[in-house]
Amino acid sequence: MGDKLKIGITCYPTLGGSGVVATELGKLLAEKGHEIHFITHSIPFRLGRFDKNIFFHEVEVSDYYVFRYPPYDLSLASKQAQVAKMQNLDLLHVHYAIPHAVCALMAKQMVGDHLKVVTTLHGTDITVLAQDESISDLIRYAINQSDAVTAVSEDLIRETRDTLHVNRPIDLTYNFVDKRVYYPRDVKKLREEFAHPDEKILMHISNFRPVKRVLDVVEIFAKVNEQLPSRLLFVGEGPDLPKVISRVKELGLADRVCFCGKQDDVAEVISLGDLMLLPSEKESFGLVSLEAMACGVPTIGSMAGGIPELVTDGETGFLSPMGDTDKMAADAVRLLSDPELYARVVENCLHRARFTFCNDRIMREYENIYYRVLGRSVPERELHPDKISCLG
Ligand code: GMT
Repeated sequence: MGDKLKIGITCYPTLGGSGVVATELGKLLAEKGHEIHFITHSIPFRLGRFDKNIFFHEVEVSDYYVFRYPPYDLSLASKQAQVAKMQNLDLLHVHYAIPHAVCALMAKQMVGDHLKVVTTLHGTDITVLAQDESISDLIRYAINQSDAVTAVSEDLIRETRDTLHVNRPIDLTYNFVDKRVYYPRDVKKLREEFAHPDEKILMHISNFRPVKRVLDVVEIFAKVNEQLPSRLLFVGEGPDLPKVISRVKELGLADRVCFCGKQDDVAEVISLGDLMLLPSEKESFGLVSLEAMACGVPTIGSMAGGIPELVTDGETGFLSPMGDTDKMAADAVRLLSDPELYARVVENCLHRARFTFCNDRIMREYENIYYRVLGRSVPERELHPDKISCLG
């Protein structure tokens, strides 16, 4: 049996950090020679280039007239089983317990026990859905029956255990960014279009759901702008966007705030910023903050969830209790008004993004989990992911 694996990946392909991480992981694994089959309802938005090791299988939902609700989950399970059989997959790596792991477990029952299921928890399964008793048993079942479970932060592992009383091992596998894409871009010319040379640029990127506390972003910005002339870039869209637009107008800040909508080249956009604002109520990891860190942009944020595992308070940004916009604004002003402190924090960000969240090492951590569930020995060169050089 060779080292190369055949892996089916299911994620939310259209938006969000979980889709980004699942897609980037698939691309890195394909570069290493593994055969990757994305089984999703549409082509993952970050898939990009053509690769001989990457395949896409579209999940089509039946619109049979008797169904009151189109049964996406059944179509997914059936497609996962079909692809697993046709392509002789070794395993399914699914992102989120609900519905993806439940579907994968159904596919496994159809295909046979040799098909392994690896489930990655990204947060809201546990921090939002599992609070609902009508569904928590199903989430627990998906976690307990998976052949391996990974979570993107220690905090999420702790919350999974506390909320669902799950005792099985859960591997901590942090998110990563591809260092060939996320680095400080030269955006001097572009920056002139957004701000005057003496102004600072603050930034927020999210799906504008209530857990992101986007109104706090506006409050922080208003307080910073009173002391340091600044601009605010909002990237993304979602349910709380209209509230944000109203609040910005109410505060008379409309000419200082740019609503950029959804953007593809996130590294380019982030490189425009001096600070990333992430005042979330819940955040199992906060991928956007890692993307910012890798582009040399420090985060001002809350201490929610896994954020403190990513942003070291005082070293790669500043964290405050959730909702404390006064302290967040004061931290931002301090950091932006002290060039020496700012340069030190930026340097720390670049180093931490590159070494602690090194894409090569984290990809190998996943590979080792795959070999483990398949009962195969890890190829000699993969044995020590911590010894991988993250310099390249
Ligand atoms: O934050 C979101 O609302 C999107 C969600 C997703 O599916 O991408 O993000 C979750 O997974 C990301 C990737 O692991 C994490 O960086 C985010 O912190 C996590 N969001 C929450 O926990 C709210």
